Amino acid sequence: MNKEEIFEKLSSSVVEADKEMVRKGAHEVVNQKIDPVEAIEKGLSRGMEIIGERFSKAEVFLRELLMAAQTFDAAMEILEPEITAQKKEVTTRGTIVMGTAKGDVHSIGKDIVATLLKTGGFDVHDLGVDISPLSFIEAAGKTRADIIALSSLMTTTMPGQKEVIEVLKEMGLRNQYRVIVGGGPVNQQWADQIGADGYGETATDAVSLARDLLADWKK
Ligand code: B12
Repeated sequence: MNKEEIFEKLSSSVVEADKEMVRKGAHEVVNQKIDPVEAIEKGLSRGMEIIGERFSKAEVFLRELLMAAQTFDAAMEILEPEITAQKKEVTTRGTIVMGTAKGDVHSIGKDIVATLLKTGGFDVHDLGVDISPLSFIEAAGKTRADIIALSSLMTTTMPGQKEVIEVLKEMGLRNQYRVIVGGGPVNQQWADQIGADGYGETATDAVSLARDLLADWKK
């Protein structure tokens, strides 16, 4: 099976919620030494997009979304140790506090971003899902974070990202942190509108964004 066929297999396994098939696909990624991040982005995530589209057209229901998410996680159990094993950086590039915005329980994308940031040499404090602005800010203070990274998967929880920036301003702390945003409905325009320091479309983008921001800042 070539790379494209493996990605297709991963994608359709997520859509069909076939854990056995997804595990086989993930093992093929490992055995053939394919980049696990590429397999996530072009295989597993593609499957999630398809199931998400079907959900929005009411062709499938919440149960199917949940099963697809569990299938995605089954593959991540195999791929994540591969990503972590490739960790090359030893020195810490900076500290990042991250989580999913208030009211939002989507964790898969945030978890991938956290894993890649760790692999990229950052000290990451993952607060989890449904995190209030004050909890982000408190954690950033305690850990002396450089960056606050906010994930939102729903249009209804994007205002939670804006609120973090507003509360930072009210507390006179806006200049102490770089704030980056991401997640399905988020884009550069939104990031500019709320005054975030950066937006990343994928987990790979999140790493280069964090590196560039800190490199500029620490000059
Ligand atoms: C899986 C899923 C679920 C699972 C989540 C399981 C889990 N543990 O995460 C479950 C079943 C629990 C779920 C629940 C719900 N969901 Co849902 N879900 C999805 C689905 C299908 C996939 C999301 C996903 O994991 N994608 C794969 C990952 C890898 O991609 P990602 O999250 O986008 O992350 C990547 C990038 O965005 C980026 N990134 C992510 N975060 C960050 C942060 C930073 C800083 C940066 C730089 C980058 C970055 O990097 C990641 C990797 O490349 C989406 C559809 C979609 N297209 O997004 C709907 C979707 C997000 N869900 C939706 C809805 C409506 C719901 C529910 C309200 C349904 C309900 N009626 O109860 C609930 C929400 C409950 C809540 N309060 O949060 C809607 C949201 C619509 C909207 N308002 O905007 C969507 C868009 C489906 C749809 N088309 O209608 N869901």
